[in-house]
Amino acid sequence: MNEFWHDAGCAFHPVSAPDYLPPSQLRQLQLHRLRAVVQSSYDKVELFRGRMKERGMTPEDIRQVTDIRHLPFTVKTDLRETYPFGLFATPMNEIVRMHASSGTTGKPIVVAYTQEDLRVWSSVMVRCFAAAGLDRGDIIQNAYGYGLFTGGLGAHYGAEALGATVIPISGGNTDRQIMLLKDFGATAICCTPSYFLRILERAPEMGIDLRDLPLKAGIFGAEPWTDEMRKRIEPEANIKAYDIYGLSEIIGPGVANECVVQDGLHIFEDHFYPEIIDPETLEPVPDGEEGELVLTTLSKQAMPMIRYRTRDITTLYKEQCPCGRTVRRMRRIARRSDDMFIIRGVNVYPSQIEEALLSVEGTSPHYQIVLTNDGSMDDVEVQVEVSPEAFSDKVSVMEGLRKKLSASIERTVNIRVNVRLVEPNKIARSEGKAQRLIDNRKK
Ligand code: DLL
Repeated sequence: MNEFWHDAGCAFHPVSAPDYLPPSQLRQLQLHRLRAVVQSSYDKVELFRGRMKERGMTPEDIRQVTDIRHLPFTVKTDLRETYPFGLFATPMNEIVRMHASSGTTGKPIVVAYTQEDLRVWSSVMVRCFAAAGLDRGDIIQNAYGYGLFTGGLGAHYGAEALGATVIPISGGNTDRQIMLLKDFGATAICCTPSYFLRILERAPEMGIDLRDLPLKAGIFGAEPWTDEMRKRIEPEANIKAYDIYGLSEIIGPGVANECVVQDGLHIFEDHFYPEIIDPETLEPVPDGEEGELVLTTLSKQAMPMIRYRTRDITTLYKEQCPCGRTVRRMRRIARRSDDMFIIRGVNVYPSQIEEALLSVEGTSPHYQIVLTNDGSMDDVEVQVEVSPEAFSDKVSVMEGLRKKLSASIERTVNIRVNVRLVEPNKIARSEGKAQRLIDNRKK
């Protein structure tokens, strides 16, 4: 059955075909794959088998796709506690690659791939690039970090499988990035949105206007960003900025991607089954309602994930996309349930601050949120750079801007926070994932 689906023809690229499957065929395929992955996880992964037995379940209990809701969840600590290889479902001699994601605490989490897993990974990356309008003939500068991080190699093999030309530059060395963008005539760039901001800022200092280059698309992901950020980036570089989503535990980049409509990310549902749950009750919520994204890998061999709680908060769209793809869309991931902070009893997410800041003219997209605690109460200071054009020696001008920002944040999150304007270039730039939240609270 697998072969049939992979080989189904499509005008753009053969592996794009599953994006357009009639929903009934997609469900049939999902059920077929779900039953297989549940069976192999049950047979080969002790942790999963134990949890199924606790619930009195066997793989035969999966009769329809919706039965997935009876299966146990998997969480990040499961990966930590079984470090390094406890969740592998294939012997080491079938595993051809490992990646790892550095956690904030001690040991990384480890993920593994068989040859077939890598083929699937490349195929979903091809579908990401195709959704963003890229094809053979495009020159893709890949500035995601190469190494244990999944971004670099994931995008690399996907771009090659597409038939595009890859420039495997990895992250960092901004001057060289800009030089190659120009000299090699890259038509697309892959990097974190925050790193692209760095490139945008550096290019004019080198006398280069990105708008004059052939660059037409950015495939930006690995960290949250907002539509406000997109509105800043697109005209400044004269490109289309597409959102790409993924996580190491599931495969890496390539779980979901925006199409040219740029309204939500298509999830490659034939490989990654999405559910949205209420993070408190753990009950599924219907399409159209917000909650935590839970993903099940439908075809992963080396390290299948059953109902993995991503902590990423989103909503699945009810409506089909005008682009014609039938695989469902999710709203861009603006926040994670664990990056929320509470100030004076109010829940705040960094993305809300970003939205509020960027809706005011005169700010640059470089900001940081610093949490402190004076012993009794948590406090927050938002530090934001003033754009060079808006920077002024006049205290009254700067104070006016500060007040506007403060009011904008108050309107968005309903509390007053301290805003500090800082000079252009004061806030650290990132080459990978930006650190927006600095938690200096005494524990
Ligand atoms: O960041 C994989 C990736 C690489 C995705 C390149 C896209 C591009 P991890 O390091 O395991 O994997 O981090 C995964 O990053 O759970 C989200 O919280 C966040 N994240 C990833 N993409 C997006 C996005 C890679 N487009 C974690 N928007 C995920 C918001 C994102 N958050």
